[in-house]
Amino acid sequence: MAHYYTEPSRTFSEYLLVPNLTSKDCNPSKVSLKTPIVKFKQGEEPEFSLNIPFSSAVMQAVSDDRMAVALARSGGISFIFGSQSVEGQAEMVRKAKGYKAGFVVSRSNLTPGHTLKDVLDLKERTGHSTVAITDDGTPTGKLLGIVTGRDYRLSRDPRVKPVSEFMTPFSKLIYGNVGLSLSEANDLIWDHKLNCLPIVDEEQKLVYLVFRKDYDEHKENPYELLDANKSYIVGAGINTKDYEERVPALVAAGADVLVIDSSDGYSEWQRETIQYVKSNFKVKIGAGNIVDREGFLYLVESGADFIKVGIGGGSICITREQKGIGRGQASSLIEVAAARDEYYRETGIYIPICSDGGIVHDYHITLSLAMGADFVMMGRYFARFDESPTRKLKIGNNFVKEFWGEGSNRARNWQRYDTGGKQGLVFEEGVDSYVPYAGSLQENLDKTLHKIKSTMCNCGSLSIAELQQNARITLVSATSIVEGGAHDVILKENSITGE
Ligand code: RVP
Repeated sequence: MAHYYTEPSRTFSEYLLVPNLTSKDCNPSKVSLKTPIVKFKQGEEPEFSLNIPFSSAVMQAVSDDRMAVALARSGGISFIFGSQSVEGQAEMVRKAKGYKAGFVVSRSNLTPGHTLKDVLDLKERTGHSTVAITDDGTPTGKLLGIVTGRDYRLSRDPRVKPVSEFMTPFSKLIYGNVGLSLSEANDLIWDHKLNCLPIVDEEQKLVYLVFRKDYDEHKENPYELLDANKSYIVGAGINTKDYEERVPALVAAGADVLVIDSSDGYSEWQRETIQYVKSNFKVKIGAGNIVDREGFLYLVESGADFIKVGIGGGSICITREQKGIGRGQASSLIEVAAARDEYYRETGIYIPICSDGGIVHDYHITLSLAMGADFVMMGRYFARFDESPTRKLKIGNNFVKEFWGEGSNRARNWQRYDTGGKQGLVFEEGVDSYVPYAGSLQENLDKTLHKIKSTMCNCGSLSIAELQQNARITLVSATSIVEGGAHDVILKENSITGE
Protein backbone atom coordinates (compact mmCIF):
# COMPACT_ATOMS: atom_id res chain seq x y z
CA MET A 1 0.00 0.00 0.00
CA ALA A 2 1.17 3.50 -0.72
CA HIS A 3 2.61 5.55 2.13
CA TYR A 4 0.37 8.41 3.22
CA TYR A 5 1.75 11.45 5.02
CA THR A 6 -0.47 12.47 7.89
CA GLU A 7 0.35 16.19 7.57
CA PRO A 8 -0.40 18.28 4.49
CA SER A 9 2.68 19.72 2.80
CA ARG A 10 3.06 23.39 3.63
CA THR A 11 4.55 26.56 2.17
CA PHE A 12 6.37 29.49 3.81
CA SER A 13 3.30 31.71 3.79
CA GLU A 14 1.64 29.37 6.28
CA TYR A 15 4.15 30.22 9.00
CA LEU A 16 5.25 33.20 11.07
CA LEU A 17 8.07 33.80 13.51
CA VAL A 18 7.14 34.64 17.11
CA PRO A 19 9.52 37.23 18.64
CA ASN A 20 11.88 36.33 21.48
CA LEU A 21 13.33 38.77 23.99
CA THR A 22 15.53 41.32 22.19
CA SER A 23 18.43 42.32 24.39
CA LYS A 24 19.77 45.89 24.20
CA ASP A 25 22.94 44.82 22.39
CA CYS A 26 21.00 42.89 19.74
CA ASN A 27 20.75 45.31 16.82
CA PRO A 28 20.94 44.83 13.05
CA SER A 29 24.43 46.31 12.74
CA LYS A 30 25.76 43.45 14.89
CA VAL A 31 24.07 40.61 12.99
CA SER A 32 26.35 38.30 11.00
CA LEU A 33 24.87 36.46 8.03
CA LYS A 34 27.98 34.42 7.34
CA THR A 35 27.02 30.86 6.51
CA PRO A 36 28.68 27.64 5.35
CA ILE A 37 28.13 26.42 1.80
CA VAL A 38 30.12 23.15 1.86
CA LYS A 39 30.32 20.34 4.40
CA PHE A 40 32.79 20.46 7.28
CA LYS A 41 33.75 18.46 10.35
CA GLN A 42 32.76 19.55 13.83
CA GLY A 43 35.39 21.93 15.19
CA GLU A 44 36.76 22.78 11.73
CA GLU A 45 36.00 25.68 9.39
CA PRO A 46 34.21 25.05 6.07
CA GLU A 47 36.41 25.62 3.02
CA PHE A 48 33.84 28.02 1.54
CA SER A 49 31.37 30.22 3.37
CA LEU A 50 29.06 32.90 2.05
CA ASN A 51 28.92 36.34 3.64
CA ILE A 52 25.20 36.54 2.92
CA PRO A 53 22.97 33.45 2.61
CA PHE A 54 22.01 34.08 -1.02
CA SER A 55 22.64 32.16 -4.24
CA SER A 56 21.22 32.89 -7.66
CA ALA A 57 19.44 30.14 -9.59
CA VAL A 58 21.04 27.99 -12.27
CA MET A 59 18.93 29.62 -14.99
CA GLN A 60 19.49 31.24 -18.38
CA ALA A 61 17.38 34.19 -17.28
CA VAL A 62 19.29 34.72 -14.02
CA SER A 63 22.91 33.66 -13.66
CA ASP A 64 25.55 34.68 -16.18
CA ASP A 65 29.02 36.15 -15.53
CA ARG A 66 27.63 39.62 -14.86
CA MET A 67 25.27 38.36 -12.16
CA ALA A 68 28.11 36.23 -10.76
CA VAL A 69 30.31 39.29 -10.32
CA ALA A 70 27.51 41.46 -8.90
CA LEU A 71 26.40 38.86 -6.37
CA ALA A 72 29.89 37.80 -5.27
CA ARG A 73 30.66 41.48 -4.79
CA SER A 74 27.78 41.60 -2.31
CA GLY A 75 28.79 38.38 -0.53
CA GLY A 76 26.69 35.67 -2.23
CA ILE A 77 27.27 33.19 -5.04
CA SER A 78 25.83 32.66 -8.53
CA PHE A 79 25.65 29.30 -10.19
CA ILE A 80 26.21 30.09 -13.86
CA PHE A 81 23.61 28.33 -15.99
CA GLY A 82 24.53 25.04 -17.61
CA SER A 83 21.87 24.90 -20.35
CA GLN A 84 24.38 26.18 -22.90
CA SER A 85 27.45 24.80 -24.64
CA VAL A 86 30.35 23.64 -22.48
CA GLU A 87 32.55 26.35 -24.08
CA GLY A 88 29.95 29.07 -23.52
CA GLN A 89 29.56 28.23 -19.84
CA ALA A 90 33.33 27.85 -19.27
CA GLU A 91 33.86 31.25 -20.91
CA MET A 92 31.36 32.86 -18.51
CA VAL A 93 33.10 31.26 -15.54
CA ARG A 94 36.47 32.45 -16.87
CA LYS A 95 35.18 36.00 -17.30
CA ALA A 96 33.74 36.13 -13.78
CA LYS A 97 36.91 34.65 -12.26
CA GLY A 98 39.09 36.98 -14.33
CA TYR A 99 37.24 40.03 -13.13
CA LYS A 100 39.43 41.78 -10.62
CA ALA A 101 37.46 44.12 -8.45
CA GLY A 102 38.32 47.60 -9.66
CA PHE A 103 40.35 46.34 -12.65
CA VAL A 104 38.37 46.36 -15.88
CA VAL A 105 39.18 45.13 -19.34
CA SER A 106 38.98 48.16 -21.62
CA ARG A 107 35.66 48.28 -23.45
CA SER A 108 36.39 51.16 -25.85
CA ASN A 109 39.44 50.77 -28.07
CA LEU A 110 40.71 52.25 -31.34
CA THR A 111 44.01 52.53 -33.27
CA PRO A 112 46.07 55.71 -33.93
CA GLY A 113 44.84 55.59 -37.54
CA HIS A 114 41.19 56.10 -36.56
CA THR A 115 39.72 59.61 -36.63
CA LEU A 116 37.99 61.99 -34.24
CA LYS A 117 34.71 60.95 -35.87
CA ASP A 118 35.43 57.33 -34.92
CA VAL A 119 36.06 58.42 -31.32
CA LEU A 120 32.77 60.30 -31.22
CA ASP A 121 30.84 57.42 -32.77
CA LEU A 122 32.32 54.98 -30.27
CA LYS A 123 31.49 57.28 -27.38
CA GLU A 124 27.92 57.53 -28.62
CA ARG A 125 27.64 53.72 -28.79
CA THR A 126 29.30 52.81 -25.48
CA GLY A 127 28.86 55.88 -23.34
CA HIS A 128 32.56 55.71 -22.35
CA SER A 129 34.61 58.86 -22.75
CA THR A 130 37.97 57.13 -22.16
CA VAL A 131 39.28 55.29 -25.24
CA ALA A 132 42.39 53.13 -25.17
CA ILE A 133 44.52 53.43 -28.30
CA THR A 134 46.28 50.17 -29.10
CA ASP A 135 48.26 48.98 -32.13
CA ASP A 136 45.50 46.62 -33.23
CA GLY A 137 42.45 48.31 -31.69
CA THR A 138 41.86 45.42 -29.25
CA PRO A 139 41.63 45.66 -25.44
CA THR A 140 44.88 43.69 -25.12
CA GLY A 141 46.98 45.21 -27.91
CA LYS A 142 50.14 47.27 -27.36
CA LEU A 143 49.11 50.49 -25.62
CA LEU A 144 50.05 53.54 -27.71
CA GLY A 145 47.97 56.22 -26.03
CA ILE A 146 44.70 57.24 -24.40
CA VAL A 147 42.00 59.61 -25.58
CA THR A 148 39.64 61.37 -23.18
CA GLY A 149 37.22 64.23 -23.64
CA ARG A 150 40.01 66.65 -22.70
CA ASP A 151 42.09 65.75 -25.79
CA TYR A 152 39.94 67.39 -28.48
CA ARG A 153 37.89 70.50 -29.05
CA LEU A 154 34.68 69.79 -30.89
CA SER A 155 34.30 73.43 -31.98
CA ARG A 156 37.72 73.53 -33.69
CA ASP A 157 38.93 70.05 -34.55
CA PRO A 158 37.93 68.56 -37.90
CA ARG A 159 36.19 65.18 -37.63
CA VAL A 160 38.81 63.62 -39.94
CA LYS A 161 41.70 64.48 -37.59
CA PRO A 162 43.65 61.26 -36.91
CA VAL A 163 43.73 59.96 -33.35
CA SER A 164 47.57 59.90 -33.49
CA GLU A 165 47.54 63.74 -33.59
CA PHE A 166 45.49 64.33 -30.43
CA MET A 167 45.83 61.27 -28.18
CA THR A 168 48.01 61.45 -25.07
CA PRO A 169 50.88 59.25 -26.26
CA PHE A 170 52.24 56.39 -24.15
CA SER A 171 55.44 58.34 -23.43
CA LYS A 172 53.39 60.95 -21.53
CA LEU A 173 51.04 58.52 -19.76
CA ILE A 174 51.14 57.57 -16.10
CA TYR A 175 50.61 53.83 -16.03
CA GLY A 176 50.93 50.86 -13.68
CA ASN A 177 52.46 47.44 -14.18
CA VAL A 178 50.63 44.14 -13.89
CA GLY A 179 50.62 42.94 -10.30
CA LEU A 180 49.89 46.35 -8.81
CA SER A 181 47.33 46.14 -6.00
CA LEU A 182 44.16 48.15 -6.18
CA SER A 183 45.25 50.42 -3.36
CA GLU A 184 48.62 51.07 -5.07
CA ALA A 185 46.74 51.87 -8.28
CA ASN A 186 44.55 54.20 -6.32
CA ASP A 187 47.59 56.00 -4.86
CA LEU A 188 48.84 56.68 -8.41
CA ILE A 189 45.39 57.91 -9.42
CA TRP A 190 45.32 60.35 -6.50
CA ASP A 191 48.96 61.47 -6.73
CA HIS A 192 48.63 62.33 -10.42
CA LYS A 193 44.99 63.49 -10.36
CA LEU A 194 43.97 60.88 -12.93
CA ASN A 195 40.54 59.58 -13.80
CA CYS A 196 41.91 56.41 -15.29
CA LEU A 197 45.11 54.42 -14.86
CA PRO A 198 46.12 51.91 -17.57
CA ILE A 199 47.84 48.72 -16.41
CA VAL A 200 50.30 47.19 -18.89
CA ASP A 201 52.47 44.07 -19.00
CA GLU A 202 56.21 43.91 -19.70
CA GLU A 203 55.56 44.17 -23.48
CA GLN A 204 53.53 47.35 -23.02
CA LYS A 205 50.36 45.43 -23.81
CA LEU A 206 47.22 46.79 -22.21
CA VAL A 207 45.78 44.48 -19.52
CA TYR A 208 43.33 46.58 -17.48
CA LEU A 209 42.12 50.06 -16.82
CA VAL A 210 41.49 51.25 -13.26
CA PHE A 211 38.97 54.04 -12.88
CA ARG A 212 38.79 56.34 -9.90
CA LYS A 213 35.06 55.69 -9.43
CA ASP A 214 35.55 51.88 -9.39
CA TYR A 215 37.90 52.14 -6.47
CA ASP A 216 35.28 53.99 -4.46
CA GLU A 217 32.70 51.38 -5.42
CA HIS A 218 35.00 48.56 -4.36
CA LYS A 219 35.55 50.15 -0.98
CA GLU A 220 31.81 50.04 -0.39
CA ASN A 221 31.65 46.25 -0.60
CA PRO A 222 32.96 44.90 2.66
CA TYR A 223 31.16 41.57 2.17
CA GLU A 224 32.66 40.65 -1.20
CA LEU A 225 33.42 36.97 -1.60
CA LEU A 226 36.98 36.48 -2.78
CA ASP A 227 39.33 33.51 -3.15
CA ALA A 228 42.99 33.55 -2.10
CA ASN A 229 43.93 35.27 -5.41
CA LYS A 230 41.36 38.02 -4.83
CA SER A 231 39.10 36.72 -7.61
CA TYR A 232 35.41 36.33 -6.97
CA ILE A 233 34.10 32.92 -5.87
CA VAL A 234 32.06 31.53 -8.75
CA GLY A 235 29.64 28.60 -8.98
CA ALA A 236 28.35 26.68 -11.99
CA GLY A 237 25.51 24.27 -12.69
CA ILE A 238 26.11 20.85 -14.26
CA ASN A 239 23.86 18.00 -15.34
CA THR A 240 24.06 14.21 -15.06
CA LYS A 241 24.53 13.66 -18.82
CA ASP A 242 27.61 15.46 -20.16
CA TYR A 243 29.60 15.86 -16.92
CA GLU A 244 32.67 14.13 -18.30
CA GLU A 245 33.12 17.00 -20.80
CA ARG A 246 31.59 19.83 -18.81
CA VAL A 247 33.25 19.42 -15.42
CA PRO A 248 36.88 19.42 -16.66
CA ALA A 249 36.17 22.59 -18.69
CA LEU A 250 34.51 24.35 -15.75
CA VAL A 251 37.30 23.38 -13.37
CA ALA A 252 39.92 24.59 -15.87
CA ALA A 253 38.02 27.89 -16.13
CA GLY A 254 38.26 28.28 -12.34
CA ALA A 255 34.81 27.31 -11.01
CA ASP A 256 34.94 26.98 -7.22
CA VAL A 257 31.68 25.19 -6.52
CA LEU A 258 29.50 23.07 -8.80
CA VAL A 259 25.90 22.03 -8.33
CA ILE A 260 24.00 19.30 -10.12
CA ASP A 261 20.93 21.05 -11.44
CA SER A 262 17.95 18.75 -11.53
CA SER A 263 14.26 18.99 -10.72
CA ASP A 264 14.42 15.55 -9.06
CA GLY A 265 17.84 14.67 -7.67
CA TYR A 266 17.02 11.43 -5.85
CA SER A 267 18.56 9.29 -8.58
CA GLU A 268 21.39 6.95 -9.38
CA TRP A 269 22.43 9.43 -12.10
CA GLN A 270 23.32 11.93 -9.40
CA ARG A 271 25.27 9.38 -7.40
CA GLU A 272 27.37 8.55 -10.48
CA THR A 273 27.96 12.21 -11.25
CA ILE A 274 29.07 13.02 -7.69
CA GLN A 275 31.37 10.02 -7.61
CA TYR A 276 32.94 10.98 -10.95
CA VAL A 277 33.59 14.53 -9.70
CA LYS A 278 34.90 13.41 -6.30
CA SER A 279 37.29 10.88 -7.74
CA ASN A 280 38.74 13.22 -10.38
CA PHE A 281 38.67 16.75 -8.96
CA LYS A 282 38.97 18.74 -5.75
CA VAL A 283 36.13 21.07 -6.73
CA LYS A 284 33.13 21.17 -4.37
CA ILE A 285 29.83 19.76 -5.56
CA GLY A 286 26.27 20.22 -4.34
CA ALA A 287 23.43 17.92 -5.36
CA GLY A 288 19.63 17.90 -5.46
CA ASN A 289 16.88 18.71 -5.54
CA ILE A 290 15.31 16.49 -2.92
CA VAL A 291 12.41 17.02 -0.52
CA ASP A 292 12.81 14.41 2.21
CA ARG A 293 15.13 12.57 4.59
CA GLU A 294 15.71 9.61 2.26
CA GLY A 295 16.76 11.80 -0.66
CA PHE A 296 19.02 13.83 1.62
CA LEU A 297 20.81 10.79 3.06
CA TYR A 298 21.21 9.18 -0.36
CA LEU A 299 23.00 12.20 -1.81
CA VAL A 300 25.06 12.81 1.33
CA GLU A 301 26.24 9.20 1.31
CA SER A 302 27.07 9.63 -2.37
CA GLY A 303 29.54 12.36 -1.32
CA ALA A 304 27.72 15.67 -1.95
CA ASP A 305 29.14 18.78 -0.25
CA PHE A 306 25.74 20.46 0.15
CA ILE A 307 22.17 19.56 -0.62
CA LYS A 308 19.54 21.57 -2.43
CA VAL A 309 15.93 21.24 -1.28
CA GLY A 310 12.74 21.87 -3.25
CA ILE A 311 10.59 20.42 -6.00
CA GLY A 312 7.93 22.39 -7.78
CA GLY A 313 7.94 25.57 -5.69
CA GLY A 314 9.72 27.81 -8.21
CA SER A 315 7.77 30.83 -9.44
CA ILE A 316 7.95 29.69 -13.08
CA CYS A 317 7.69 25.98 -12.29
CA ILE A 318 4.69 23.87 -13.28
CA THR A 319 6.20 20.47 -12.39
CA ARG A 320 3.54 19.82 -9.75
CA GLU A 321 0.75 20.54 -12.22
CA GLN A 322 2.32 18.60 -15.04
CA LYS A 323 3.62 15.55 -13.20
CA GLY A 324 1.99 15.58 -9.80
CA ILE A 325 5.30 15.37 -7.95
CA GLY A 326 6.66 17.79 -5.37
CA ARG A 327 6.12 18.96 -1.85
CA GLY A 328 5.43 22.27 -0.11
CA GLN A 329 8.75 24.05 0.35
CA ALA A 330 8.43 24.57 4.13
CA SER A 331 7.56 20.91 4.83
CA SER A 332 10.46 19.72 2.65
CA LEU A 333 12.89 22.02 4.39
CA ILE A 334 11.75 21.16 7.92
CA GLU A 335 12.17 17.43 7.29
CA VAL A 336 15.55 17.76 5.55
CA ALA A 337 16.90 20.10 8.24
CA ALA A 338 15.95 17.57 10.91
CA ALA A 339 17.77 14.83 8.93
CA ARG A 340 20.81 17.09 8.57
CA ASP A 341 20.92 17.78 12.34
CA GLU A 342 20.55 14.07 13.12
CA TYR A 343 23.35 13.25 10.66
CA TYR A 344 25.55 15.87 12.33
CA ARG A 345 24.91 14.46 15.79
CA GLU A 346 25.78 10.97 14.60
CA THR A 347 28.82 11.69 12.40
CA GLY A 348 30.11 15.13 13.42
CA ILE A 349 29.82 16.21 9.77
CA TYR A 350 27.71 19.26 9.00
CA ILE A 351 26.02 19.29 5.58
CA PRO A 352 24.73 22.74 4.56
CA ILE A 353 21.31 22.80 2.94
CA CYS A 354 20.00 25.28 0.41
CA SER A 355 16.31 26.08 0.14
CA ASP A 356 15.62 26.47 -3.59
CA GLY A 357 12.53 28.13 -5.04
CA GLY A 358 9.31 29.62 -3.78
CA ILE A 359 10.72 32.69 -2.00
CA VAL A 360 8.08 35.35 -2.62
CA HIS A 361 8.48 37.81 0.25
CA ASP A 362 11.71 38.83 1.95
CA TYR A 363 10.49 37.32 5.22
CA HIS A 364 10.38 33.91 3.50
CA ILE A 365 14.18 34.06 3.44
CA THR A 366 14.33 34.62 7.22
CA LEU A 367 11.78 31.86 7.76
CA SER A 368 13.75 29.41 5.66
CA LEU A 369 16.93 30.20 7.62
CA ALA A 370 15.01 29.76 10.88
CA MET A 371 13.71 26.40 9.60
CA GLY A 372 17.27 25.21 9.09
CA ALA A 373 18.40 26.35 5.64
CA ASP A 374 22.01 27.59 5.51
CA PHE A 375 21.33 29.59 2.38
CA VAL A 376 18.62 30.10 -0.20
CA MET A 377 18.59 29.95 -4.00
CA MET A 378 16.38 32.39 -5.85
CA GLY A 379 15.42 32.93 -9.47
CA ARG A 380 12.56 35.42 -9.61
CA TYR A 381 14.18 37.65 -6.98
CA PHE A 382 17.35 38.19 -9.04
CA ALA A 383 15.65 38.16 -12.45
CA ARG A 384 14.13 41.58 -11.63
CA PHE A 385 17.46 43.39 -11.46
CA ASP A 386 19.62 45.26 -13.98
CA GLU A 387 22.29 42.59 -13.64
CA SER A 388 20.16 39.67 -14.87
CA PRO A 389 20.92 38.66 -18.46
CA THR A 390 17.45 39.29 -19.93
CA ARG A 391 15.81 42.16 -21.77
CA LYS A 392 14.10 45.01 -19.96
CA LEU A 393 10.84 45.92 -21.69
CA LYS A 394 8.09 48.47 -21.18
CA ILE A 395 4.64 46.94 -21.02
CA GLY A 396 1.86 49.47 -20.57
CA ASN A 397 3.21 51.89 -18.01
CA ASN A 398 5.50 49.42 -16.32
CA PHE A 399 9.00 48.17 -16.90
CA VAL A 400 9.46 44.41 -16.75
CA LYS A 401 12.26 41.91 -17.27
CA GLU A 402 11.87 38.62 -19.09
CA PHE A 403 12.04 35.48 -16.95
CA TRP A 404 11.60 31.91 -18.16
CA GLY A 405 11.94 28.51 -16.53
CA GLU A 406 14.62 26.00 -17.41
CA GLY A 407 11.84 23.53 -18.19
CA SER A 408 10.13 25.90 -20.63
CA ASN A 409 10.31 25.53 -24.39
CA ARG A 410 12.38 28.67 -24.45
CA ALA A 411 15.24 27.20 -22.34
CA ARG A 412 14.90 23.63 -23.61
CA ASN A 413 17.01 22.34 -20.73
CA TRP A 414 15.93 18.73 -21.15
CA GLN A 415 18.90 17.37 -19.14
CA ARG A 416 17.45 18.96 -16.00
CA TYR A 417 14.21 17.00 -16.31
CA ASP A 418 15.47 13.82 -17.90
CA THR A 419 14.65 10.52 -16.23
CA GLY A 420 16.26 8.37 -18.90
CA GLY A 421 14.85 7.36 -22.27
CA LYS A 422 14.15 9.87 -25.01
CA GLN A 423 16.69 12.70 -25.11
CA GLY A 424 14.86 15.98 -25.43
CA LEU A 425 12.11 18.04 -23.83
CA VAL A 426 8.85 16.15 -24.40
CA PHE A 427 6.57 18.42 -22.38
CA GLU A 428 7.08 21.71 -20.57
CA GLU A 429 7.65 21.97 -16.81
CA GLY A 430 8.18 25.73 -16.79
CA VAL A 431 6.65 28.89 -18.18
CA ASP A 432 7.94 31.95 -20.04
CA SER A 433 7.03 35.12 -18.13
CA TYR A 434 7.80 38.68 -17.08
CA VAL A 435 8.73 39.98 -13.64
CA PRO A 436 8.48 43.61 -12.53
CA TYR A 437 11.75 45.46 -13.10
CA ALA A 438 13.21 46.46 -9.73
CA GLY A 439 16.48 48.37 -10.40
CA SER A 440 19.94 47.43 -9.24
CA LEU A 441 20.88 44.34 -7.27
CA GLN A 442 22.77 46.28 -4.62
CA GLU A 443 19.93 48.62 -3.82
CA ASN A 444 17.37 45.83 -3.45
CA LEU A 445 19.73 43.52 -1.59
CA ASP A 446 20.52 46.19 0.99
CA LYS A 447 16.83 46.53 1.78
CA THR A 448 16.26 42.77 1.96
CA LEU A 449 19.30 42.23 4.18
CA HIS A 450 18.17 44.95 6.51
CA LYS A 451 14.76 43.30 6.86
CA ILE A 452 16.35 39.91 7.59
CA LYS A 453 18.70 41.33 10.18
CA SER A 454 15.97 43.28 11.88
CA THR A 455 13.70 40.20 12.07
CA MET A 456 16.62 38.23 13.49
CA CYS A 457 16.91 40.82 16.23
CA ASN A 458 13.19 40.44 16.95
CA CYS A 459 14.00 36.76 17.42
CA GLY A 460 16.94 37.64 19.71
CA SER A 461 19.55 36.22 17.32
CA LEU A 462 22.83 37.67 16.07
CA SER A 463 23.73 34.81 13.72
CA ILE A 464 21.99 32.25 11.52
CA ALA A 465 23.05 29.44 13.87
CA GLU A 466 21.45 31.29 16.79
CA LEU A 467 18.29 31.90 14.79
CA GLN A 468 18.05 28.19 14.00
CA GLN A 469 18.43 27.42 17.71
CA ASN A 470 16.15 30.11 19.10
CA ALA A 471 13.41 30.55 16.51
CA ARG A 472 9.83 29.94 17.52
CA ILE A 473 7.66 29.33 14.50
CA THR A 474 3.88 29.16 14.39
CA LEU A 475 1.44 27.94 11.77
CA VAL A 476 -1.07 30.60 10.76
CA SER A 477 -4.73 30.11 9.98
CA ALA A 478 -6.18 31.32 6.69
CA THR A 479 -8.01 34.14 8.47
CA SER A 480 -4.94 35.31 10.34
CA ILE A 481 -3.12 35.62 6.99
CA VAL A 482 -5.77 38.18 5.99
CA GLU A 483 -5.13 39.99 9.28
CA GLY A 484 -1.40 40.22 8.40
CA GLY A 485 -1.91 42.52 5.41
CA ALA A 486 -3.52 45.95 5.32
CA HIS A 487 -7.22 45.30 5.92
CA ASP A 488 -10.45 47.12 6.58
CA VAL A 489 -9.05 50.41 5.32
CA ILE A 490 -9.35 52.20 1.98
CA LEU A 491 -5.84 52.21 0.53
CA LYS A 492 -4.53 55.42 -0.99
CA GLU A 493 -2.87 55.20 -4.39
CA ASN A 494 0.82 54.18 -4.27
CA SER A 495 0.45 52.58 -0.84
CA ILE A 496 2.91 49.78 -0.13
CA THR A 497 1.13 46.47 -0.51
CA GLY A 498 4.07 44.07 -0.58
CA GLU A 499 7.78 43.93 -1.32
P1 RVP B 1 12.06 31.11 -7.80
O1 RVP B 1 13.10 31.73 -6.92
O2 RVP B 1 10.75 30.88 -7.09
O3 RVP B 1 11.90 31.81 -9.11
O4 RVP B 1 12.58 29.62 -8.12
C1 RVP B 1 13.76 29.36 -8.80
C2 RVP B 1 13.94 27.88 -8.90
O5 RVP B 1 12.93 27.29 -9.72
C3 RVP B 1 15.23 27.44 -9.56
O6 RVP B 1 16.35 27.53 -8.73
C4 RVP B 1 14.90 26.01 -9.94
O7 RVP B 1 15.05 25.11 -8.86
C5 RVP B 1 13.42 26.08 -10.28
N1 RVP B 1 13.16 26.10 -11.72
C6 RVP B 1 13.90 26.65 -12.72
N2 RVP B 1 13.26 26.43 -13.89
C7 RVP B 1 12.17 25.75 -13.56
C8 RVP B 1 11.15 25.27 -14.50
O8 RVP B 1 11.15 25.59 -15.68
N3 RVP B 1 10.25 24.46 -14.01
N4 RVP B 1 12.09 25.57 -12.24
